[in-house]
Amino acid sequence: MKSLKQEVSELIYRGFDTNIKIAVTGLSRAGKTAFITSLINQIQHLSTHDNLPFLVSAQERRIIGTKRVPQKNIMVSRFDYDRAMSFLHAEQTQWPEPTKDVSETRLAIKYKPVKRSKRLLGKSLTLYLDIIDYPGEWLLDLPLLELNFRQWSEQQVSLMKGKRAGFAKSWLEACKTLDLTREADEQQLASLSSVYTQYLHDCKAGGLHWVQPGRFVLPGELAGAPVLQFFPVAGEVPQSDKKASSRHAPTNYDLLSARFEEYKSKVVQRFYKEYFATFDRQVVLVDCLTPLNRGHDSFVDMQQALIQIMQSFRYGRNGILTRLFSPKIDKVLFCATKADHVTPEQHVNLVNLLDQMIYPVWQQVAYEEVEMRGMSLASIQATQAGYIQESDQQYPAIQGDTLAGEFVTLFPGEVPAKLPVADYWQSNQFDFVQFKPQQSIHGEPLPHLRMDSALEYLIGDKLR
Ligand SMILES: Nc1nc2c(ncn2[C@@H]2O[C@H](COP(=O)(O)OP(=O)(O)OP(=O)(O)O)[C@@H](O)[C@H]2O)c(=O)[nH]1
Ligand SMILES: [Mg+2]
Repeated sequence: MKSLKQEVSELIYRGFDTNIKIAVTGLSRAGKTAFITSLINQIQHLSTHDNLPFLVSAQERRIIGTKRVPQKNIMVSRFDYDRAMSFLHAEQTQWPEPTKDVSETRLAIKYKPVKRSKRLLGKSLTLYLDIIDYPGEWLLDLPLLELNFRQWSEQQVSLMKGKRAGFAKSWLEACKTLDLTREADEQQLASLSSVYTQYLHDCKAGGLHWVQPGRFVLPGELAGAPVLQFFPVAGEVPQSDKKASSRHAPTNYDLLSARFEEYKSKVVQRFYKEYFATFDRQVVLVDCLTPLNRGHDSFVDMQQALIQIMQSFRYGRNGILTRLFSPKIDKVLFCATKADHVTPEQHVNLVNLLDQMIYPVWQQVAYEEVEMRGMSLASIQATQAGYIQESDQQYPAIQGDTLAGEFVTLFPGEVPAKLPVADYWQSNQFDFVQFKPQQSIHGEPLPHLRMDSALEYLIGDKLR
């Protein structure tokens, strides 16, 4: 009788939401690794420390215990939490290394439910949390699905203006040697692809993040694969003659176009089907401060990239995403990261700035019933906030060790509350200095700003 009761209870239990997949993304260097490292660390200390006061279940002392458990998808790299922590525990602390691919980790949180329906199932339940780290650049490829090779080429080449024109020079020059109508020369296409990929890398190094195809700059396991060996065609495009091309061997143009189509189906669609469609909630991390440091072009470009990224959360009834992949993300959290780089009274401006950058798309997404929120946070707080006293005046300041190891106290500048216009940079200088993380103590949670509010938004309802 007891085992029957147990079985029934397990059956009902399985029907309950006990598993949640949270994906974390952002353009490179946005702070993904730091965020996930802190998230794991904060959760690990949840039942023993008061490190997350705004996580309601923790505040109500309903968290019984937490642990890291083996991840479900064994085909994906494990998020290397221990390595990241080893950098933060070292005497000479360092930030964790850059990462290039998808990785995953799983946590179990045992808690006392408050919901009546859940309480019927037992005094304690476990929420399994799958956390996935993937490059935001991969989301920049979504619009490709609705373009053919010719349209995509025109679009990419027309973007090569201003700063980009300078970066694209070598590639445009190299393309002059390519005859699109001749029999395909794989060697030549591979070498021109690598010049094109270098152009994309140069854009990124120059602070321009809106690059396509996004996988070219972060290829992960596809590095060197022919599916990443194509590029847009500049100038005159040969008219396609289907009869002729079925009689002859494929031309350079045919091969480029075929690879573009393969890339769409085998790389872009596969990512959306196998990963994206399985996510329940999404965190998008945005570093607003580096583009402010770099100036107008970099700032506008980041906004463009963000708008592109947001297209992935616009499902609509007839949208391409819904038709192809049935995504199920119901909440998206946008975070302006590294908030400890600026003084606390600037945090409101940081959130306003983020909100305004994504506002045009935000409105449509809200209409489509995906809940969204923007906030500022520091995953791993590296500075202390305080005041500088000058004669009888007090000024806000932050204090910490710079990456070069120099201890400084400074006011890094005001974050604009509105989207800055082009000449804004002439009268405003930003100098957001980078800081070293403080040495982390074994057994103590990492210092943070608002990781608890982020977690309450992401999993609070699942811990009720
Ligand atoms: N002060 C401060 N700096 C941070 C914080 N989070 C990230 N950073 C800085 O931003 C850099 C990039 O952070 P990562 O977490 O490695 O960013 P990522 O998005 O994983 O980068 P990739 O793996 O290269 O795509 C770090 O090396 C730090 O310098 C934070 O909370 N506070
Ligand atoms: Mg990383």
